[in-house]
Order: sequence, then C-alpha cells, then structure tokens
Amino acid sequence: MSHDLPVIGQTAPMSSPVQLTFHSSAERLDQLPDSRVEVAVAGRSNVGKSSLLNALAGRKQLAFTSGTPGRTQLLNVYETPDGATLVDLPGYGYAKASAKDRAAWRRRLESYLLEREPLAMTLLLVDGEIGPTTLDREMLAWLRAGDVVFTIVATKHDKVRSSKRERRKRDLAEGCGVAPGEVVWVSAQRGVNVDRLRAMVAGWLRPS
Ligand SMILES: Nc1nc2c(ncn2[C@@H]2O[C@H](COP(=O)(O)OP(=O)(O)OP(=O)(O)O)[C@@H](O)[C@H]2O)c(=O)[nH]1
Ligand SMILES: [Mg+2]
Repeated sequence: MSHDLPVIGQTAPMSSPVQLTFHSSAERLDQLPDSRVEVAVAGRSNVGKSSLLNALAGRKQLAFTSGTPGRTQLLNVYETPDGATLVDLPGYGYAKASAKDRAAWRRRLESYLLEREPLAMTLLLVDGEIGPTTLDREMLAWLRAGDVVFTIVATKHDKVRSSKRERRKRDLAEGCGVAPGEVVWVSAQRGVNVDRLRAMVAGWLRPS
C-alpha cells in the first residue's frame, strides 16, 4: 500500500491566509481609497474585530488589538495585492466614550455602511460568550432596514464551554433573528473556523 494515499477526512486543503497589507486609516468616507471590492468587519468594541482580521491574514500584529476597548476609532483599511480591500470599522458601544464621540462614531459607521460603493459584504461580529447585546440588536435592525448585506460571525468560540455550545449557538442565532446555520462561529485565538471564513472572504473579494 502506498504511503502517498490521502487519508479521507484529512485531505481538505487549508485555505491560505488572506494576503493583506495595511493601507491607511480614514476618519471620513471621502478619505477612503478606491477599491475593486470591499469586505467590512463591524461589531461592538472589544468583540474581536482586529483579532479576527489578524487571524484571516495569518499575521499577529497586522491590525492593532488591545485589552482596552475603543482603541480602533478610525476606518482602518487593508488591501490585497489585486486591489480589493478589507476595512476594520470603529467598534460601537464603548461605554467610557463621551456622548459626542459616540454620536460621531455612529455617523461615521452609518455613512460608511450606506454609502460605500465597493462594499460587498459586512461581517457583523457578535461576542459568542455574551451573545447579542441591545446595541447589537439595534445594529442588526438598522442593517436590515438599510438593506446592508451582512454575515453574522460569533467570536471567542473558545470561551464557551463545550457543554454549553449547542444551546448557546441556538440562543445566539435566535437573538440575532437568523437560523443557527447562518452564523459562522470562530475563535481567532484557537483558529476555529478561520479557514472557512478565509474561503468565504476570498469568495467575496474574487474578481468578477
Ligand atoms: N479568548 C479569546 N479572546 C479573544 C478572541 N478574539 C479576541 N479576543 C480578545 O478580546 C479582546 C478584544 O479584541 P480586539 O480584537 O482588540 O477587539 P476589537 O473588536 O478590535 O475592539 P475595538 O478595536 O476596541 O473595537 C482582546 O483582549 C483579545 O485578545 C478569541 O477568539 N478568543
Ligand atoms: Mg480593533
């Protein structure tokens, strides 16, 4: 018997990292670069947006992550070698921000999501450990009302005890108003489903 025979179940090719380099940080929509097609990463502060971006790119320090919520206040743009972009959006719901700052972030986020021409998909990240917050639900309602195409990604899969996972998956999906199969559960820390999401992102960013 040949040792070269593939073992069933272990043959799925690993999705390669999304090739990303930092392009720029924008405060306003009109400062964003031209893009062929764009995917955005949205979610409340501290949900794990920057960590997920690093995991997709297979890099540790591409996007700035921090234990202090609310650090990513700008639209941070990353580009692929073939002219597509990924944007790390400012997190919403940072409790210590002033009302004025919060209102400014919200305007920036909303105008981006409604007006950004190349935007093909928005990943809405929901914390898998705590489920959708009131702000997440408001965001979901707002995305639906604005006809913004989105995919729900539940983060920090590693923080949910395995005995609680099935129940949590059902509850989180129900809280977001979607079927459990529509939520992509990931752990940036452990690499859970990162391959799957890489393949999805590659599909959205593929030249048409
Ligand atoms: N256990 C675990 N922790 C995670 C995971 N992803 C992110 N974190 C932690 O969650 C915290 C916030 O992560 P960030 O990636 O900075 O979150 P963010 O959404 O970019 O936050 P802002 O930029 O403030 O909006 C950090 O302490 C991360 O280490 C994960 O998959 N598992
Ligand atoms: Mg961040």
